[in-house]
Amino acid sequence: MCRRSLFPQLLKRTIKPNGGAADRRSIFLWGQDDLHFARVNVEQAAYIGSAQPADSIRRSNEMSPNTLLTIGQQFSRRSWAEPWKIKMVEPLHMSSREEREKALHKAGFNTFLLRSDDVYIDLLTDSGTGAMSDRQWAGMMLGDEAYAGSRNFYHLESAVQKFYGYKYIVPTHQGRGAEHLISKVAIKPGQYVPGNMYFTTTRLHQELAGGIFVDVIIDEAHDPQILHPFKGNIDLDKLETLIKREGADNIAYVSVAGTVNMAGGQPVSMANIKDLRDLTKRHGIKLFLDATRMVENAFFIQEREDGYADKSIAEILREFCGYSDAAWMSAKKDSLVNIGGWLAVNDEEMFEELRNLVVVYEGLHTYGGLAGRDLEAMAIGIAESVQDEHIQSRIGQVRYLGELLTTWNIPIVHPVGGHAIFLDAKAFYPQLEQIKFPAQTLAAELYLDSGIRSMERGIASAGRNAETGDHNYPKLELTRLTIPRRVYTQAHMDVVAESVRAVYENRDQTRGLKMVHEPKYLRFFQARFERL
Ligand code: P61
Repeated sequence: MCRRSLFPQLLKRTIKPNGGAADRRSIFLWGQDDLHFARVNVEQAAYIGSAQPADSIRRSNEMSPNTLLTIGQQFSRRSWAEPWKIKMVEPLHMSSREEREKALHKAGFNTFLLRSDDVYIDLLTDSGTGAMSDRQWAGMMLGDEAYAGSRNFYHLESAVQKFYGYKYIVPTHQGRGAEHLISKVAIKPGQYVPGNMYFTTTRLHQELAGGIFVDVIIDEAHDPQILHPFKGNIDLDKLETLIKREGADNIAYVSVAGTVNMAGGQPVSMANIKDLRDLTKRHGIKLFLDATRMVENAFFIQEREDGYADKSIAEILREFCGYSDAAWMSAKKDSLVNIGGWLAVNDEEMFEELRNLVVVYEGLHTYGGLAGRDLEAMAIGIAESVQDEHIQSRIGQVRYLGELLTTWNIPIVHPVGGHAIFLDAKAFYPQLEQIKFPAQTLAAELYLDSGIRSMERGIASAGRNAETGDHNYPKLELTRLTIPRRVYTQAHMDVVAESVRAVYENRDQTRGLKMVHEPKYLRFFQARFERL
């Protein structure tokens, strides 16, 4: 059975096949065709690439059987650590199972409705939950709270121009504020908006503006087990078929997201965005980017795509954005802030429209609903986010958790993506039909076991078909363990992994949930459930 690459700098690593003896190690290599993994033994691998032969570090004869090995030693490499140290701590509270039962009932079995005081390790989201650096906090003290023309806005503008490369910037209070504005300006009612899998708020704003979302992601993205290094890619044939069928005039723009959230944080390749650029240019269609986790996407390009291993994350980010006409951003993710977002465009006319509209919905065009201090923290966060060592440790931590679960044969989405581990709830609970909300159920069970908060990303999140009113039944029924940036340690990851395993061992007893309250928009945020 295949195991995946989880070692930050390499496309290969050693594993113990099915927990076997340490000396029966093998290495998996990504195939040149981007689709297959080859399995070779350690000695072969030493010739093929830079992996160290296991002999150099693994348990030696002088060690007693009880000698503890570090994680690095277990994988025949030197360990790495986070490129920061902790200056301030926030105490955590571990509740009793009885308290959690009560809290979960009160929350209608919806982790969004729990109080954070009732949560132990909070993996609901990586959105706005990261730890800011000492520099960002210092920047908060330099907030220029002028209503108009705050100097912090100009710092943000320069940072976006420098690292993302767009000409004109409009700040917004967060990502969906930007989605709202761009959808209003760029979509005419009845137009199609093809994209690489839906995202909840993005699709809703496109639909509220009269657009019709069409999923044109490659088929592999809908299968949690298929190994593909760029599962976020757009299927150019699907897109071209849509353009031919509906006509280029009826396509508002192509909406491409870097590391596709709902697919498991899966990246888009540079080759794909280049091809997409050519295709859209040929048809005179605009290409807009959801840049929310584009820095993480750049990491995967550096790691996996020919010709990018020696380029910096900052260079890759700039190049990728250069193939798009505009972008929107939830800075609460990559940019390491608790609140903030922006829109950026190259077209002056469009900028004028956006900058006019932002004053209606968000605030003046130099603050967009944010305080000056928020703008400053964002400007500093952008520069920190593109540092190679930051992104390596960020994704390395996610992989560490994925690694543990994979070696324990717990079903997760493969390959492991950028911001989260996605548990495959369909495989976890094969006894539950999708209408019994397996992913919601799994989130509830995890919380009950250990106070860990995760998020449903399945049928509840997918909502209803705008025309027929039926539930959408997404192929992926996932529970997301989202890792906030610079917040938790490796020990927290161990606790999380053990809790997932405990829930997995009791999976047969689970009967699922039914929805008893369903809000009209983005129902998953406030829906309530009961046990079946
Ligand atoms: C998240 F359950 N993401 O992943 P805003 N684009 C992308 C996002 O991931 C994103 C936004 C735009 C969240 C928060 C969230 O269904 C949910 O700053 C790729 O949150 O407005 C947000 O950015 C919107 C959680 C959003 C959800 C919607 O946790």
